[in-house]
Amino acid sequence: MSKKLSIIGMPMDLGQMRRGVDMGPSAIRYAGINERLKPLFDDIHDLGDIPIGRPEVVVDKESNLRNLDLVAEKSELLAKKVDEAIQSGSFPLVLGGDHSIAIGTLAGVAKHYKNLGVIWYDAHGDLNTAETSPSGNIHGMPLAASIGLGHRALTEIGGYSPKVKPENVVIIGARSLDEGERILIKETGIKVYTMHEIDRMGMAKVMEETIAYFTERTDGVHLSLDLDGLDPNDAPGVGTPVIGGISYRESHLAMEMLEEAKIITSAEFVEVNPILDDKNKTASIAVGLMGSLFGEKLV
Ligand code: 5AB
Ligand code: MN
Ligand code: MN
Ligand code: MN
Repeated sequence: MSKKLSIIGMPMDLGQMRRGVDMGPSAIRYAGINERLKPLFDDIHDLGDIPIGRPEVVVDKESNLRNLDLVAEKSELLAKKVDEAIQSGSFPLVLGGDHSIAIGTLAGVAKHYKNLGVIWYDAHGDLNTAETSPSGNIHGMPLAASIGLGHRALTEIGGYSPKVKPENVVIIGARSLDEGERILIKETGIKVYTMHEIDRMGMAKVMEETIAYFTERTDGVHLSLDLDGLDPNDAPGVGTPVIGGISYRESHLAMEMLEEAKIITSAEFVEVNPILDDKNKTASIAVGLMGSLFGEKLV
């Protein structure tokens, strides 16, 4: 079977308040994604960007969620594109945008699997709902929405819910969880490797366990990689940096182990904000991690 990749840009910054993350897809393309991945696929289609426009911020009166209607509307567009890419036999790779885009990505992906697994590589849990969110920012909610919790406008994208079972979710890199998120993790049995486990066990062991866990129970695995999962020294161009994160080297190892295990069936790289970045370093790191994820070898 030929190895095909579809790149989909989602320049949406409506899930949070810092402008600039809408330029993430451009920054990642500028960092050389096409050249870097070309040798690793038979065929690469860059499908361009989902049109977002420059809408004004509107806070939903009833729920207090920022840009609820727009995020929902644009997520449907992304879900459709991702769905079409998978139908055409391509691996979908989505470039964010803030992490609210994962709602659309997963809506397009999950219908193709009975038991989709999700790796949430992130400093945060993104498990808030309108009731628990300290900010009203939808980029703090996509994982909750994908397991069926939160505002209907977000959980019902693609016309079905949930996308993922909580026991099929593994969060890696967590170090900033809100109270409501911690309660939800305990209630739902979502598996979490915080920075404590990564320090204690080492990334190799964390990935071995994660891979074994998914191999037993899932028929596809989506990688949702928020660049703020990495330490801000390595990836400074993100909107919500948290010190004490995963290193660049540990992240490379994680990607290489996923590649060896051949379990990843779709991916997204989110929260790259070139305005906050240091000479496009974070976008370059994203492209380097994609290289490892898709099988680039040093020798
Ligand atoms: B990101 C916070 N938990 O809900 C919230 O970057 C931060 O997609 C969310 O992980 C960070 O506003 C969302 C405080
Ligand atoms: Mn996130
Ligand atoms: Mn995050
Ligand atoms: Mn962030």
